[in-house]
Amino acid sequence: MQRKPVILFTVLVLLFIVGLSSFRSSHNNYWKLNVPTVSLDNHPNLRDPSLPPAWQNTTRAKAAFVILTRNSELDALRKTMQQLEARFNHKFNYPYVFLNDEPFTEEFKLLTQGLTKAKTEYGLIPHEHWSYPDWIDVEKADRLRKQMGENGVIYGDNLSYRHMCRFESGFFFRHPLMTKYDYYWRVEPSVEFSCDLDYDPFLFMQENNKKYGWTISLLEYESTIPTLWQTTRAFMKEYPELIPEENLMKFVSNNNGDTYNLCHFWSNFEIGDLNFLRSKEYMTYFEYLDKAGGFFYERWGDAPVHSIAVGLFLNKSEVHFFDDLGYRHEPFMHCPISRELQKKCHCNAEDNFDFTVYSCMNRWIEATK
Ligand SMILES: Nc1nc2c(ncn2[C@@H]2O[C@H](COP(=O)(O)OP(=O)(O)OP(=O)(O)O)[C@@H](O)[C@H]2O)c(=O)[nH]1
Ligand SMILES: *[C@@H]1O[C@H](CO)[C@@H](O)[C@H](O)[C@H]1NC(C)=O
Ligand SMILES: *[C@@H]1O[C@H](CO)[C@@H](O)[C@H](O)[C@H]1NC(C)=O
Ligand SMILES: *[C@@H]1O[C@H](CO)[C@@H](O)[C@H](O)[C@H]1NC(C)=O
Ligand SMILES: [Mg+2]
Repeated sequence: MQRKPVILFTVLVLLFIVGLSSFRSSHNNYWKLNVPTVSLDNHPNLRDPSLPPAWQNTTRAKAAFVILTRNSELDALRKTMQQLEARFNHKFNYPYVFLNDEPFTEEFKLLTQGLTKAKTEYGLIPHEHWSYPDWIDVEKADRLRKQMGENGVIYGDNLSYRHMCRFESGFFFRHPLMTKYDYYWRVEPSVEFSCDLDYDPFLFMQENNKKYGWTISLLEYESTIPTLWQTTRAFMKEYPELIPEENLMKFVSNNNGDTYNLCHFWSNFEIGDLNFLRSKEYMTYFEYLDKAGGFFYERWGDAPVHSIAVGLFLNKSEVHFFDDLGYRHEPFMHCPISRELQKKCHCNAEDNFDFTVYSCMNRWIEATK
């Protein structure tokens, strides 16, 4: 009779030890991460609390959120906008530009306007920016697309996805509603923002001569871009004068440009300089790729296209890793690891994508050290 409590006690002790050691090991993993040493000195999101908050300064950049979306994504987008407003924009009030290949409905306009005090603008994409250019062999494109679908490539047999990737690669920054802006922040329906951003990232970009900002980097599916790198190499050979000596080639290639290592910044989030995309360098590159036809004959994504352009044309001081931004686009998320930054967040840093095998964080560290 006396033994039962003893057994119960032993079991409880064992459970406690097992629980404690698994807690410790996950905690240990967390500290074992090869954490990049993002300096917290003068970190813009850790402003001296005795100073007035940054948004009280009324200086703003010429900047906007740009959201390519369909009417059917309204509810997913409202959830995203609510978080973006709560975490950042109710303080800074940057305008929104919504773009669509079909006219936005009145309901879409009403229910997005209702979520912000900032200006909202709604644009229709010109037909030439969302259709086959005349040099594309449509039958060949149809045939290759079907084949890619049969091979099980994600979005392999999807034409609208290709128009979307081409539009995001070469046209959104030239839309008439965008011409008055210098900087953009790309947003998609369903993404989540989990940290307070208490400074102006656009002014940060402008004042620090940053041209491209990102928060998640990863490896591309090779089957979507079989000839993208050989086309890029042909471009570099034809236009050597457009490639600066100091660039970020090391981020996209492990062998000095011989082959592409598939690393790219995940372009569903970007904060960038529109004038970089409108530059002679970028436009020449985009048009070269567009003529080669890979947006339709293959399935070139805007993420590898933007990222390779960043690798060719920008140097490490012009590209910014927004470590402080908690961000999720399924199935991956980024969450800052430093405790000080985490105090502004609700994400769990242990779920970070950054040091998993598909991430290119280590490559970024290598390329920028
Ligand atoms: N207007 C419009 N927007 C589109 C279309 N296809 C995609 N988009 C938008 O383009 C962006 C990227 O499309 P997604 O379907 O999210 O593509 P993805 O992020 O590669 O894939 P997911 O993993 O499915 O999110 C999103 O903001 C979409 O709302 C389209 O046919 N018309
Ligand atoms: C407001 O911000 C601008 C841009 O960063 C800066 O030049 C200016 O000095 C700031 N004004 C004040 C009063 O801090
Ligand atoms: C094409 O891809 C989009 C996502 O960009 C998706 O919403 C749509 O359902 C797909 N269409 C087809 C026919 O698979
Ligand atoms: C990066 O490029 C900018 C603009 O061309 C230049 O001012 C800067 O000195 C370069 N920095 C490095 C580290 O090469
Ligand atoms: Mg998406």
